[in-house]
Amino acid sequence: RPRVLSGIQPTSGSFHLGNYLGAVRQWVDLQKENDAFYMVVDLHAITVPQDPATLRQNTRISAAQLLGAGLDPEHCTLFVQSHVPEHAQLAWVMNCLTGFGEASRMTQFKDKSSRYGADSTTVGLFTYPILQIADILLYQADAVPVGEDQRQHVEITRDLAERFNSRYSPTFTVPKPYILKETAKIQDLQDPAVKMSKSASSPKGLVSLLDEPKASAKKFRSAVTDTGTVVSYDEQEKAGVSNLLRIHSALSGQSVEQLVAHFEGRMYGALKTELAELFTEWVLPFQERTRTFLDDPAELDRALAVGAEKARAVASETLATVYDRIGFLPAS
Ligand code: AQP
Repeated sequence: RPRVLSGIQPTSGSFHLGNYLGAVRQWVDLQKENDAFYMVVDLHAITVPQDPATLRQNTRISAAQLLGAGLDPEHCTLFVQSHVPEHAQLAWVMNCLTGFGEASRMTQFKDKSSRYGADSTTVGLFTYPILQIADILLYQADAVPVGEDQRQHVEITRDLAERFNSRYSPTFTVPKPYILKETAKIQDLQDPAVKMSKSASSPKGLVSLLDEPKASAKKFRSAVTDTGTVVSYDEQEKAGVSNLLRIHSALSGQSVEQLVAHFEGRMYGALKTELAELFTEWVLPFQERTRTFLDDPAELDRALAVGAEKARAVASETLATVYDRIGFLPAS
């Protein structure tokens, strides 16, 4: 069975709608037909400052949301990145194979470092994509289900896999990004020119899955659109409406064309109200399931320990091969 791998940061507790539609929903679908590895990437989270107690709690909340969204530990390997030390170990090797200029071209780092300023930008944030390379290659993943913002990181992973394979000998599977066009980039509800993001969106532009559903419904109803009135799909001229149509389509299962026909003769308000209701209908049972998993942290931790053990079995084998290929003396 093809292998898939992906991860999500536990940086602010609640996932947002972009995380869910861009990535997590695909994870749930892919676990059925693939050998799937999914993780909460706490090592990535500390590239920016984290309060220890909050990080620990947010890691559990993240795992609970993944289960609440429909991941099933019987059908996938769900674990916490720091439970598998091979991630940090392979990252070092990859650091030594990546050019400084090559790493400097990563647009996410450029965006974030310009937002934080040089003094608050860590070396960890700079090497974040290299850790991600290690995450993916350790599991010999064929496909990486992510949002559009991660495409460049999967591309550099491919480059590094090929570099290692040609410098030493075929060792790594060269992974492909798995990005669904329709939900690859969910936009900020207040600024449809930019992606919905935990760290960059205004509170009104960001739909957090664990927020009070009434508050999120209000955000949909006050989403920024344009001065027109006809509900139609046009990413350039009607970025806000097009974003709402894509979200509606993902949640309702109707195509954008069907929705445009459905809203014919009605104005933007009708689309916003219907979307608010649709979201509420989906999010209430999601929150309920997530709460159930959070109510039993001991069981949650046990499930994550089982996942870590399964992950380590694969990761340690890859790392041992890599150490051998690069010429490290065996420990015994
Ligand atoms: N707006 C989005 N549309 C589609 N997919 C998205 N993803 C993130 N934003 C969108 C995808 O979600 C997965 C997890 O990403 P992450 O761990 O990088 O999550 P994050 O850091 O919480 O994402 P943000 O909001 O983008 O945070 P900032 O801006 O702080 O880094 C990934 O597959 C990602 O593509």
